[in-house]
Amino acid sequence: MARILITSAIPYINGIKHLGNLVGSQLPADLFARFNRAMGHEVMFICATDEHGTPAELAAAKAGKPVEDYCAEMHQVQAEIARGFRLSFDHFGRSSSQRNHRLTQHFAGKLAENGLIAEVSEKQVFSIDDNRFLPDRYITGTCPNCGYTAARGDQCENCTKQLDPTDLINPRSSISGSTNLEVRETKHLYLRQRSLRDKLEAWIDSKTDWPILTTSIAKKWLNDGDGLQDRGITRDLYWGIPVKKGDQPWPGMEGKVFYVWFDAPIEYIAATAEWADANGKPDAAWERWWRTDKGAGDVTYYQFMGKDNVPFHTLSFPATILGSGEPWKLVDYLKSFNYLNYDGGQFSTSQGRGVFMDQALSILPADYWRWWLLSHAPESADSEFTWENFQASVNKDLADVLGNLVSRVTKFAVSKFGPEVPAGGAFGPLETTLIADLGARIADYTRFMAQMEVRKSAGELRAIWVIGNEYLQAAAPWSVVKTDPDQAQAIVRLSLNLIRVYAILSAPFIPDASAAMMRAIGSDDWTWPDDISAAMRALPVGHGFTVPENLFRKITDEERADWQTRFSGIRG
Ligand code: B3M
Ligand code: ZN
Repeated sequence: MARILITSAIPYINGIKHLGNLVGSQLPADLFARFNRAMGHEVMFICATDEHGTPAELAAAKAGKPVEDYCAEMHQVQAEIARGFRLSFDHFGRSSSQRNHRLTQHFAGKLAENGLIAEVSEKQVFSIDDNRFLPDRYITGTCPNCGYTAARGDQCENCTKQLDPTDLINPRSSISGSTNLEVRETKHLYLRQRSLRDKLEAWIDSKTDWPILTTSIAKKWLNDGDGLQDRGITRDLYWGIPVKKGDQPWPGMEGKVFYVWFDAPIEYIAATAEWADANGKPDAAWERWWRTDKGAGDVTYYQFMGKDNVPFHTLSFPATILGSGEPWKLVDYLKSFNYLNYDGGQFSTSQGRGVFMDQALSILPADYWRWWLLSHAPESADSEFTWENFQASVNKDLADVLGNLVSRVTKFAVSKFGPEVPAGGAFGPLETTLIADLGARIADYTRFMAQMEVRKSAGELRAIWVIGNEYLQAAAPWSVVKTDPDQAQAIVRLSLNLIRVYAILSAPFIPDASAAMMRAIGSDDWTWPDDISAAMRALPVGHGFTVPENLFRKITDEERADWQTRFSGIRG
């Protein structure tokens, strides 16, 4: 039994994620977690909400709520949706937890002790009426490039030009609207990543089995001249983790917080500590996942994320870990994803274009989405969601192939031989061939799953469903029963066993349908079918089963057309 630590990129708190976000991190991480549990490994699967930073403050202000309340509510909303998608986190934490406060301050203290923090004086806009320094995007004014009057201090939304707050004409505070601004001197902390460059490079070079997408992004940022800049890790915000050196104050840094991207990955560790707290376990229980001096030496750590998050996980976060000089676990394998596009364009959170997680669940159960998204995961290239493709996949793979097999077999069996596994006949050449084919395919499927080859795994699973259908078609128990009822019983016996095997193999992709199949077959034996010949004989003669309700329904053309219009822009 191996020990597998899995983290998914933690979603920002402000707003609900779209399906493109889901398929790039949480969903494939869940697939891998479920698979490893099925293999009997000890799994720790961690996610959280990423709660700090300007977007959270601004979203809370827009909602007219204190940011603490806003985050607490949105965390519940996201947790509920995650449950809806059957994301099987061992813990869904919060980056605003006290655990993360303490750990983030601890890491900063260690980095300072090791000479890896620089204190830099900078000029920054101070709002006299708000009595605070303003982050760049808290300053609004007229764009010097295009004349747009609501340009932000970091960028003009209208012409996309990158700006400096001092470029703006008639600058004003976005908080109060005050124009009573002045430029003042202030101090910020920088993580001296540059001095860790060689260490980071050696570490990345040692990861010869990483996907090309991951390594190419890491290398690009490492070598790109401006790639590995020393990085500002503090901000002038109210909402964040107060800057401290361990548990000591940091002179000159009063009122400042750590930058959200500094504390967010540390939350992977903190969320595991939150898991221990929530389950009444001692520190040793989470430390054995994260500290190589406290039992994490035999842990293999996998991260899942979209490609835009790769630089932070291959450079910045490892710089924090390595720079601490402490024996924390570094990632062993980083699985990254390209983008999922939506119906001829991009998913857009700001424009509400595409399907968002809550909307998806309001029109169809999780399994339908899980199947389509995972079987079309943007692995080697970007991929595209279209309603036509979604309808075709669901109707064919889930309804026609898998669902149909399950209902045909159970209905036929009950009507001819009653609701128990029948005893007659023996497996013949067709059955022997099917068992051999299944054995080979299951071996491939298991290997692809272990390698996190998501699409190949889905393709293999689909093929496993298809050969079952082809077998049934060829064996034709509905004809055979007229001339050789014993042989028909043998076909039914094998087919009932096949349903149980399908439930086990399919569970990482479609957990609800798999549970329904297993319930119908009256079993709770989820042992992975390594010995397929034995697995196809596992149900004893006389074992009771039932006909499950229709596992999957088809998507009609009207529904498809309706959804296509409904999700074309601007959330209602
Ligand atoms: N919250 C970005 C995102 O939601 C960011 C990931 C943090 S991972 C530590 O895609
Ligand atoms: Zn502009």
